[in-house]
Amino acid sequence: MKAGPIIAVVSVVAVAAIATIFVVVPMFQPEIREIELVMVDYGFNKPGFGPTLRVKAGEVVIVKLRNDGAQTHEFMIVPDKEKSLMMMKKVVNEIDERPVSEEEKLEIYDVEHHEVMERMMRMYDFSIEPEEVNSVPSMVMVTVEPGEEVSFRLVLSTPGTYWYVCQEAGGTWPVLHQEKGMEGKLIVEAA
Ligand SMILES: [Cu+2]
Repeated sequence: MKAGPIIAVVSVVAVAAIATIFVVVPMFQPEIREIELVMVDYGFNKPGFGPTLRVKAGEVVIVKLRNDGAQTHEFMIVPDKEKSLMMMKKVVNEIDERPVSEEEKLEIYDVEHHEVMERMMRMYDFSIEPEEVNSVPSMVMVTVEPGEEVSFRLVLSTPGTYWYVCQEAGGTWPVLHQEKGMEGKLIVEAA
């Protein structure tokens, strides 16, 4: 066999191998879906609104949050939005009776709100894994300051209907942003 045909065969094999690496390999990599939400005063994507999100149980998704509003907002997942709102209104009403300024009330609320939700969240089977550790202050709820962008991995393992809400109260005290319509449905479908 002459060198020419051998080189030709080797070339074809090499091209095929390279093509396999570039074409086939990426197909085996699971594609991670991205869910993007823009926070505004007071809603997700637009005031008084939150789009319905759908994920599969166990699916890893990347949630990207951008706060275009003038107030601090949060993305917090709750199984029952009415119950969690009731719990939080109780906290708000108790703080509201204190003889302190509205600014101080908001500061007290910021601490108590997070404590109550962290206790409640420990009862549920889901996880938020921070992708950018520095920009995710909490494992159970993500707070985003005005002009800030945060992204994190989210995995929900139990099928069901959940809600994502913002229970911040900056600019609306003693009304919560959730009461202004800052909430949306999060459906976790069986895998
Ligand atoms: Cu908010």
